Amino acid sequence: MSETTPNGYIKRWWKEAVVYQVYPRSFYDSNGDGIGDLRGVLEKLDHIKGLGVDVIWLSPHFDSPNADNGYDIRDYRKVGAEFGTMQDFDDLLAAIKTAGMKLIIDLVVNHTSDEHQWFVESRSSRENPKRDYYIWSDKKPNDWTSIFGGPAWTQGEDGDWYLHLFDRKQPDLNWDNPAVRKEVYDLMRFWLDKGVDGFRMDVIPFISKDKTLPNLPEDLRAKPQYVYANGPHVHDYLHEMNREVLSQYDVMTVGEAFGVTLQDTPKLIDERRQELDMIFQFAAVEVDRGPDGRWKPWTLLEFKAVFIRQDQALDTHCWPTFFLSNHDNPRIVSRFGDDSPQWREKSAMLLATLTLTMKGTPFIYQGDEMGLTNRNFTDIDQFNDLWTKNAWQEEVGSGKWSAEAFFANQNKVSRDHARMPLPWTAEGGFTTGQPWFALNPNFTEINAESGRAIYDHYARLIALRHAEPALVYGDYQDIAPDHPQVFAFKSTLGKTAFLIVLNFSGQPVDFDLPDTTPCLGNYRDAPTYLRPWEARVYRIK
Ligand code: TEU
Ligand code: CA
Repeated sequence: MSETTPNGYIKRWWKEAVVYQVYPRSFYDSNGDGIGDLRGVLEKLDHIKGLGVDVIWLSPHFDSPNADNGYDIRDYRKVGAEFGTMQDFDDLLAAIKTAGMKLIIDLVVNHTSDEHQWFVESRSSRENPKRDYYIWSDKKPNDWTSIFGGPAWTQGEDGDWYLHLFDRKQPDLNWDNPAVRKEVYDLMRFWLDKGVDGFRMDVIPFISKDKTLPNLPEDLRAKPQYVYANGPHVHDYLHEMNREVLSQYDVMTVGEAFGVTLQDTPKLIDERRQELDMIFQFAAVEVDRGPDGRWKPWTLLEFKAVFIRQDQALDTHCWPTFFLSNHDNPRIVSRFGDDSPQWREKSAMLLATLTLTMKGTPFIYQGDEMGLTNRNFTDIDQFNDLWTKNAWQEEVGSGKWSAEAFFANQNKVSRDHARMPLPWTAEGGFTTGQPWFALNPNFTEINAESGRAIYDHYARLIALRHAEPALVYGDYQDIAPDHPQVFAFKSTLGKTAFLIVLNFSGQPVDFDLPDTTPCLGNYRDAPTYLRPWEARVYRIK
């Protein structure tokens, strides 16, 4: 029988875990070809282990033509040649287990690469047995748009149209075909049988399509993800996947729930429904996006309200996650903190404190423990992301936006901020060759070595979280929801309670603080007021 916490949560290892995301292309290059690889992760495993994290999430490491940096898979059972060999994967997995950690991998099965054998066959003729692995139509059936811009339908050689909710090189699989579902379950078993501990599931709510293919409703034209995530059979297919595969292993799953409302979240993660363990909710990272997806200023009040709403919407059958960053988002210090030389370190530590004291499984993105920042992009050729390149064509090429307006926005929102290779030393230290993508030019100042104090702060917070179930399972209570500068909340479990106080500003602020000594903070002492970007954790009961 599983144990239950005093406030009613069933205890599970993945609820207590801290997850660290590796984007392998940019982590560490072991062989000088300029591309991060699996041996590189192995060589730097002590860096990850030293933080005290429990689980590594590895972004796609599969064979891919890399139209979308590996989120376009050509062969699900093959390691990308640039990342190494299957032997390298097995060695890495073994080393992760020896170090007492677990590994989850990316499951990207809403779509494949157009170079996947299935699609090569599917597009070859209308009679091909694989035709029905994808979604074809003899005319352009509706006005759906790709998340990356432009129409979601592209014509194949024979004149028929195929659906791609992302790039035209990422055709969507037809999950209504049982043969497709069987293929997916088989490839999941292939990796689980090697010993991987679960999956992060890419845009998983998009797998079921409304085959009546209606046009987008007017009010969702700018946010079609809320249409795509609501197909008629998504829950049937996830329940089937759970029954056929997941329930037979002791693993964790986290779905990227792009386009899923808070109200619909329990349908995916309520443990009684046996679909997914957890999802990523996007509300927190959408506070600085306007209705058209462009950057807008955010306020602490809006940000805090996200967590109050989330707490109210999820009961003890649903387990939340917490993330502020990943390979699709800008750097947290530049976005939610202050990346000026004066406050960069303190605000990085404050954001770490928030991440590691909230209820829910926390996800840390590589480089956040180094305090990495956004860069200032000034030329379209400095970008790698196909999304940004499409947007350049669509917005600047068409004369809709000036180049200045384009860069101003991209410097706030671009996915490339997170994708630059990690600066391990003041010399760069990522590769002995030419990096596949330029490092942030500030690597001489901002790197793993200069970020040591931030790293140590993460490690202290993770150790505290592991020692204190109240920081994992505790009841959440925002004690100052209307305070414009301070984020302060309690976490209470049985007889134990913590108070977390965070000054989200560059100004000192008076706040009613306990007169005890905090158990953790990002300044050495603790006067009666809060200094800029000060973060404290108090044990109050
Ligand atoms: O992301 C889904 C996705 O649409 C995000 O890029 C989202 O638009 C963004 O986070 C909003 O801020 C997943 C992968 O994480 C991403 O890297 C892939 O490009 C995409 O799916 C397609 O596989
Ligand atoms: Ca390499």
